[in-house]
Amino acid sequence: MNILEQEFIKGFIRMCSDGFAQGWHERNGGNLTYRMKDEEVKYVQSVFSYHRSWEDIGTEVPELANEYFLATGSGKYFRNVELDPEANIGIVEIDKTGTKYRVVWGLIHEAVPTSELPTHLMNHAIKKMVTDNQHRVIYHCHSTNVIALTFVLPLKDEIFTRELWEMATECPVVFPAGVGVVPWMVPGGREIAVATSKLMKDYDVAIWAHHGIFCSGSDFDTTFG
Ligand code: 2HA
Ligand code: ZN
Repeated sequence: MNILEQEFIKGFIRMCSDGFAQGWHERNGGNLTYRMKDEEVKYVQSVFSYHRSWEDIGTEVPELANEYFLATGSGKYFRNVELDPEANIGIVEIDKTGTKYRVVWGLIHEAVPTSELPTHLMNHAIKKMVTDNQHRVIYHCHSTNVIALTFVLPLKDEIFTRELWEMATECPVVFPAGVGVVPWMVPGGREIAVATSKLMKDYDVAIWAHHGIFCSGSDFDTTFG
């Protein structure tokens, strides 16, 4: 079994490359996580190693206890994911309390998962619940034009929703629930995670003012789309 040949890993890596090609991942900008299916965990578990220590997530996600996530690494560049997956992405296991994680594959040389892990996991937790276990992908990118809009428009859900719906006829079909807007907040912690996951109850898209977008979806294609 070659873990890099698995469909979920190939789809994850392709999405990183596609995002970079859009110009949405300058330097180490952006991050991606995927909630693995039980059968995927079972299939690749033979290559996991359990020597790394449990670390604090920085928030609580009891809904995700004992789940496994594929995640981009903190400080890692999307450009490099396809060139060296094991150095730039990894699989983390959540403990039985939903407060700690440990790296079980990849993220070699003691690398750690994305600094936005609290937001990713709190979004996964709420989406797992409200989509009846369907959503598995959370994606954060620095989508240039949307960031520019946050310097121009009032930072309100209904204003961004209307402007984006008006930009292209397909938009109301693709995100009929609209989009939410998080005002400027310090990234990388629990506070912004709580604010974002609140919006994810109602929306699949949360815009971070002057920063980027968070998206949720059932698979890589839908989320990226
Ligand atoms: O550097 O995008 O929000 C990764 C990020 C932090
Ligand atoms: Zn960011």
